[in-house]
Amino acid sequence: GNSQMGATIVDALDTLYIMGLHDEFREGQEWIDKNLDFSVNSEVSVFEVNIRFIGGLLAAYYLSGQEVFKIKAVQLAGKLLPAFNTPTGIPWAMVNLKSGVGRNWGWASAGSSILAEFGTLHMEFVHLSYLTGDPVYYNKVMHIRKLLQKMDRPNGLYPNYLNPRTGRWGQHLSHIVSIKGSFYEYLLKAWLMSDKMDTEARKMYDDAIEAIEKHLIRKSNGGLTFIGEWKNGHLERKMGHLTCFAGGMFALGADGSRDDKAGHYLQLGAEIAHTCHESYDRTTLKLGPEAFKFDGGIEAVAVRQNEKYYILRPEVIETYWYMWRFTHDPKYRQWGWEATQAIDKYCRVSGGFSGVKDVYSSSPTYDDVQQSFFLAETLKYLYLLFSNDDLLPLDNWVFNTEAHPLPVLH
Ligand code: DMJ
Repeated sequence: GNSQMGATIVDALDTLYIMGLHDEFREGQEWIDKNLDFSVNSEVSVFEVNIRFIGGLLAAYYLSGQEVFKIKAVQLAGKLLPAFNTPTGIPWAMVNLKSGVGRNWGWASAGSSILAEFGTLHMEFVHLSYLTGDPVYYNKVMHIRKLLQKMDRPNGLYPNYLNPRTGRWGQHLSHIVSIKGSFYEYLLKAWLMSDKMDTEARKMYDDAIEAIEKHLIRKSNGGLTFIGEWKNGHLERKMGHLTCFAGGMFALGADGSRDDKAGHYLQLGAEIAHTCHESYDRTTLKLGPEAFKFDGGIEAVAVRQNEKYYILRPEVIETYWYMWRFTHDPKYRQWGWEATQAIDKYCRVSGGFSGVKDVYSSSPTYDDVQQSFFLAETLKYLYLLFSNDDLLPLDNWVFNTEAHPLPVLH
């Protein structure tokens, strides 16, 4: 949006709490109490506000018990609700917080809504209904699920775009880059968060993952397992940094998988972690590019100049952490430490940390941006990677796609 909404403060709160930085946490709380105001004439992304703000506020509430976070989360959620006023109930991608007017991006298949965006609201909205006793939030996301269940899925894959006016898919192109991927992630996490009672979500996850494995996952000539992108009827042998989260997702979903394929999914998670580590290791800075190819002799390396940047993204470290929790193989801590050192060496600047424009250049230039997910996710996952398993045990907590922990609803 175009207003000062303190995204970094809100997104980083639970990280401060988890790290025991209580003075800084209190400062953040004070700022939120006094300054965080949602009656601004600003058009925001429903998805981004949900995962960063509502997720961040809910996690801060659950960890600290401070009412102000719950109150702000509910106020903000109320401002997002008008986005659901479409002919189908599939929300617009953007909403003006003041007027409640919603719209979609022109580039998204002729004004469609994006699956990963409207499919990544479930966890937070279920918690909002749980905390308020008001079913409105739950009903909105269950309506989306029911609608998706009824639709046809080419090859078992969900296309990326859905027109909220007609209820029809946009272009039939399906791939699991992370923004698309967080829909699958949220199916698995809906099941985990419900204490494994939401078996409908688990079934949808299992079906989707089988289709993804069949159609999108391949091995390179050099033996690296990668998740490609389906485009214009063929599989592009390219994987995005965003997609590297899937290694952790496969590991997290291993237990409870269909036909008792737990070992298989844990192995798949390990292979994706390995591939993503290779994408880091094959650069000059030991930081991963935004996207990397597997073509002929090219193995896990970015080819295009505009895919060589690293913007402090968390997905690879996220996967190291999940793999560490499930296997305790020390290589994941070693790989996490390599990334930590590289971030410290190449991304640290006087005012914080910055993204770099080319991970293959020995004299990198900065993009001069510290994304809010660096504090919300990258540093949190690193901290957890080097902490004991009893800090936020996965039996009791489920992390939203922005790394905000929400409790399992027993
Ligand atoms: C974050 O906002 C979330 O992790 C989201 O799921 C994907 N993009 C960024 C981090 O790369």
